[in-house]
Amino acid sequence: MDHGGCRLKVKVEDGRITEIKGDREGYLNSGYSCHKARAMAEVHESTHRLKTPLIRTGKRGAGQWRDASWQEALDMIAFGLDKVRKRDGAKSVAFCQGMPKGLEHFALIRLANTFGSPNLVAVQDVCHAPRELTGRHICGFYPVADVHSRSDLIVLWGSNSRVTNEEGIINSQILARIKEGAELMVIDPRKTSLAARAGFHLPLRPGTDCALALAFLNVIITEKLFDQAFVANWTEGFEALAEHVKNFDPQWAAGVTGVGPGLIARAARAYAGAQPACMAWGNAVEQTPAAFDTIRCMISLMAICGNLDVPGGNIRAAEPKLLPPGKFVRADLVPEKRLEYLNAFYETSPKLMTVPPAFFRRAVIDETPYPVRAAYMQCTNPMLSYADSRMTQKALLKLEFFAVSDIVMTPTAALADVVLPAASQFEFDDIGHYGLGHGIILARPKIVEPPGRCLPDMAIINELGRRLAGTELWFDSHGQMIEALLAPSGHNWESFVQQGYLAGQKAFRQYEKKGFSTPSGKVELALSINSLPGATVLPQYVRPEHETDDEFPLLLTSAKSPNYLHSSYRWVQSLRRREPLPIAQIHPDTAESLGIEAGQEVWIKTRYAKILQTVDVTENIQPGVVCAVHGWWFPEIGAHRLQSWQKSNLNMITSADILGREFCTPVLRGIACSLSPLENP
Ligand SMILES: Nc1nc2c(c(=O)[nH]1)N[C@H]1C(S)=C(S)[C@@H](COP(=O)(O)OP(=O)(O)OC[C@H]3O[C@@H](n4cnc5c(=O)[nH]c(N)nc54)[C@H](O)[C@@H]3O)O[C@H]1N2
Ligand SMILES: Nc1nc2c(c(=O)[nH]1)N[C@H]1C(S)=C(S)[C@@H](COP(=O)(O)OP(=O)(O)OC[C@H]3O[C@@H](n4cnc5c(=O)[nH]c(N)nc54)[C@H](O)[C@@H]3O)O[C@H]1N2
Ligand SMILES: [Mo]
Repeated sequence: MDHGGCRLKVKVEDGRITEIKGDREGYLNSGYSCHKARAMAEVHESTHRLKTPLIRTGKRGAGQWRDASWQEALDMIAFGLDKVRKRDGAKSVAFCQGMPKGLEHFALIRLANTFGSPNLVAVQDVCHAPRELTGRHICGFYPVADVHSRSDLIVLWGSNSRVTNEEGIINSQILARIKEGAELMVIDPRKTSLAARAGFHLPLRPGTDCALALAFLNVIITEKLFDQAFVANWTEGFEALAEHVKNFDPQWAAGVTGVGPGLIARAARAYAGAQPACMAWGNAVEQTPAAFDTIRCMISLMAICGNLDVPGGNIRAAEPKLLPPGKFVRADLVPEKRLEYLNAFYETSPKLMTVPPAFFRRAVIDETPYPVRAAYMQCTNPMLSYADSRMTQKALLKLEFFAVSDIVMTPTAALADVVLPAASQFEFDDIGHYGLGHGIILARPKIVEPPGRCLPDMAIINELGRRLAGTELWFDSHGQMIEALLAPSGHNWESFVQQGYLAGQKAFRQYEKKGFSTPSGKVELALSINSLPGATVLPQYVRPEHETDDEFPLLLTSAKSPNYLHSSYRWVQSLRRREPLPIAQIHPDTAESLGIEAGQEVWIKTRYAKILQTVDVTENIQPGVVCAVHGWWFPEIGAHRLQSWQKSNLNMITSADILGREFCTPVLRGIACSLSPLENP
């Protein structure tokens, strides 16, 4: 479910879920399950669930609806999208997806392609695309941590896998490697529970990861701790990099990151000395305009230390034999996509095939470079998840036609013309982790009937596809879609479910046969051909545009909550009891200097706006840092009310003004801010 890959045992009695627990035989989780998983029975039965299609009766966003049949709602959506296509062209219709859950993500891309629109909008600007695509630019693949083999050292760089089970890496695997003797290094401004048991914890200032990575390169190259044979045979631009990183010694990096120079040097030596070592990286290294340079420094570290594509290092995962994503989504139907999608105007990385939210909203608001006038959204709540919520509100209100599929009424759905009730996980057959790049896919069989008249997104999209693109490009049922995808593996749905997962055939050091799929055939420590407009040949450290000052002396960042998924589940009672309020963590020194006490509601103010969250005072965070929670809204107030999504929503105080060139990433980590107590609570 969700982002994870935990195998669960679910007990069903009279069509109701009565018990959920982790399955000890789970390939990735070995018995583990999280709070969210164990609350899924409540999600199934919640009174908050949408149960029937809704059509707006009042003004946009007024919260007035009438029930509709599926037939009427789908016809209305098909009519609304087709009207814009006929008048302004297919590219004026956007299809928007949030964090992918399963196949619905690929089904939506297929819908966009068969409809003829190149504009599939996704949250990949801040999630996964920066690491995956930087990997493909620098070493020709997405180097994922091989936590299934023995490692001497595991580096968790801005990734809190204990809570997030990030990247399809279920934390149980990391714990198993630690038990076998792997050392742990955690790079995080907070002392997370994993940092507390790590041999190395580098508590850096948010947003300074690139400086730290450059200093690691400095130490390893100056002290000649690198793998000389690999560097000689398989890297491009080593001499230039070596000369370049002389500027970035630990003393310099200490001034930027706040981590002592001695600790930086020792940590770099430990990484170089561990054979093998793997690096698991999280959102923190990519939620910054400096994502490309930060991540290519990290890949350069993997490469020069001989950790690329070796067991226990960072590998090119072999995928099971399935219908490849490009075929499944029918990419062939929009051959001109690269010239026509919104990214073309901005010259982002040519490998980025989804449209970043900032470009989508500009196209709606300013009609740059051409107008987008209609949108279909699923599995996403942009009013909470996109940087700059007021820009999102402005864009959504300006759309001529707008439909949303969700499992509950959200602040985003509240602004739509038509809202569709989606079935939730456990309520339909699905495949997890397809296209994730980790070499494994998971069966997610249906366990209970969806409530009311809910339908799975795949079935909804199939119906829209048949209406908008013709029956010959679509399927008779969503089950057929799944069979088509599995066919090359030799499995059908039934046998796949029996097995539970499919993994690719493991292979290491694949470059020895074929080289690296980069322009030079080697790992590009320096870019051999500059295929990225705006990128420099070598990674640079660029100071953030808005640094801290007297007015905004603190640095704001965020971390995911163990009880929620982004903006989801605030309406699930057992989870809300565990975490009733939006909490921002600060250090006792910060609290004392500002006269703030634990449990107090405070204004968190940035150059853009201010919000309220409640303070938790803890030694487990660096002084001067505020770690707020993202995704907070108050379903109990009513999704359409401003108070519900403005009061504590972190993205009210982030901005989409400053964006990375390659992936269009805004600054989400390391934003200058101030704190002040709420005077009259
Ligand atoms: N400031 C800040 N912003 C961030 C982040 C951050 O760290 N800081 N993190 C970013 C990241 S990594 C991501 S991935 C994005 C996430 O961005 P989103 O995916 O937009 O965020 P969610 O809140 O998970 O929204 C998912 C929505 O899908 C609904 N839903 C759940 N199941 C289904 C289903 O089966 N079908 C349908 N149709 N709907 C369903 C939920 O009710 C919810 O409203 O946010 C990003 N935004
Ligand atoms: N429970 C739960 N699990 C989730 C999600 C969820 O919302 N809830 N979301 C899922 C999704 S879509 C994603 S992409 C993953 C994200 O998974 P992670 O990448 O692990 O996500 P975060 O918790 O946002 O960030 C990880 C760590 O980065 C630290 N950090 C903050 N700023 C910085 C910085 O500037 N530099 C460094 N080095 N560290 C910093 C935070 O303190 C935090 O401990 O999680 C997935 N799993
Ligand atoms: Mo994400």
